[in-house]
Amino acid sequence: MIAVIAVALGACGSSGPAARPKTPATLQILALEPNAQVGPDVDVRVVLRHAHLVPSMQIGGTVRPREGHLHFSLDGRIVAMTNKLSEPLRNLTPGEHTVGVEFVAADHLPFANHVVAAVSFQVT
Ligand SMILES: [Cu+2]
Repeated sequence: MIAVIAVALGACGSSGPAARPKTPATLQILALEPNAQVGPDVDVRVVLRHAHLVPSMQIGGTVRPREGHLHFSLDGRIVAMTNKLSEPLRNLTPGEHTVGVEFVAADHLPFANHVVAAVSFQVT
């Protein structure tokens, strides 16, 4: 039971079990200049290359290096798992925020080479 919980937590954490596949994917955040000043509503858009987005599946399923989905985080907290290339963030509080995006395998766990992008911006 403890092992099951550990794997479930790993789904949204930074480290998965050993022997994860590598991916050729690259990730880039668009539409948010670093340190940009924006309003409370932000649409985060990303470009994913060398891989494509597929629906997520149960942990333990077959993973393929070029298939996965995106985990969006806001200030270090996961706020969305999606197979779309954009995510709306609404009603952000004023101040500095950091958006992170990770391309993870279809089973929610990171690839051996973590594919991440992040940008910080100011909400005024
Ligand atoms: Cu996921």
